[in-house]
Amino acid sequence: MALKELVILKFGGSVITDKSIPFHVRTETIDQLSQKIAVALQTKEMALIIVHGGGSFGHPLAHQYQINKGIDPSIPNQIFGIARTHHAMEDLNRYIIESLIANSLPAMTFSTFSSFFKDLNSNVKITCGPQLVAALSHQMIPVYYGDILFAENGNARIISGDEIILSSESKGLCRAKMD
Ligand code: IP8
Repeated sequence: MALKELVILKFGGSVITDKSIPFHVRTETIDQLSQKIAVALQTKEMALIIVHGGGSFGHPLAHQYQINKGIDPSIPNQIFGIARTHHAMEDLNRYIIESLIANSLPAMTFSTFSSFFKDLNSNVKITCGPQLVAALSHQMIPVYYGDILFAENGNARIISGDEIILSSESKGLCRAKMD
């Protein structure tokens, strides 16, 4: 399946939220980004993936429940904290999708939690299924976000937006399936 140039765009967490105020979303900034993307897509053909960070949604909870330490029964309510962190990221993602859709952009959330895992050396692996390839070939805009995930050994990990983008494994896999 031949695809146009693939562009992966990151919405940084400190751009789309105010990191000094928990759960504070910058809706106007998100709208400006959506508008600029809509204009760009009118003039340039590309396959676009958006990845956004956690900002003041994912980070405070990940910090509160010390998710960077992996699952540790001595940390109070940590398993519930993993669910809360994921839920907060879903909340933030909702603002992004609402704004892109309001600007007539065919954006669709692709679950980071279900699509990625980390091996025992914390290398990021992606399940690059037919959904992603089909969505891109129909000019849809898949949206991923930094999230929590499980590693091969079942431990909890955080995956950042940058890790999603920089994972050479994911790029290689997706490109191979799109050619
Ligand atoms: O803001 C982190 O993503 P980032 C996601 O791209 C969580 O580092 C859950 C803190």
